[in-house]
Amino acid sequence: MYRLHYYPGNANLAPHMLMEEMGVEYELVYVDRNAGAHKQAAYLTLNPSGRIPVLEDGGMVIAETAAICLHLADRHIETKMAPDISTPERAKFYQWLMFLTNTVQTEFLVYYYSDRYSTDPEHAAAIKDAAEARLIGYFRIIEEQLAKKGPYMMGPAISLLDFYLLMLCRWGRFFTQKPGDMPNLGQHIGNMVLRPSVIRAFEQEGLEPPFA
Ligand SMILES: N[C@@H](CCC(=O)N[C@@H](CS)C(=O)NCC(=O)O)C(=O)O
Repeated sequence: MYRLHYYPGNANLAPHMLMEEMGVEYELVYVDRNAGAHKQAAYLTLNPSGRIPVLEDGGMVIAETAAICLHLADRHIETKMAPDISTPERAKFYQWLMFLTNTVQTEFLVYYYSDRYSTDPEHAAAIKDAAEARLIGYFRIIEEQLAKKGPYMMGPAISLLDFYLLMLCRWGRFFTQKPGDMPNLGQHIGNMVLRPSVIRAFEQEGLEPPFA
């Protein structure tokens, strides 16, 4: 059985929703972030970067949220959470997954941990504001994609990208211009939060509205 190490609302939310959607058996393992458990030896043995989440799959330990999601999609190929390998759709899927994890998610680190990006604590607020402005720009790019090719990130078929996107939209729920206020993103979020898998994952993590 899979074991997903999580903290409510953290990057574990994407693989968590995905496992619910796929109907696979898993166990949630709470990481006590408030006690710094993710920076202590037991967790660092699993993920030396001290970041959440980690997935255990039998004897294998996988870190990095996008890698975890891809691994799950590969292991349960019949659930069609990624387009077939070697197709043009798969190439575009990789492009969007990298954009979500490498550009959008990384920028959220700057937004949420702005104090880590300067040695001068007085810079933190400006760093956060600049990150928010860039993030709003990235969500506009996704909004355009949904307008052209929606309703899902890959067009007519849902994929793991849509769960990843929902997690990222939720992280932006306190922006001056929320992703959910953009028409196509708002519709996407509205549809996603009605899925039983998403409802269950949010409940299990104790996440309450606003969802995005
Ligand atoms: N690239 C990593 C980033 C994971 C990450 O930054 N997780 C955050 C929670 S959302 C975390 O562990 N933060 C704790 C810290 O940096 O101290 C991934 O995609 O898994």
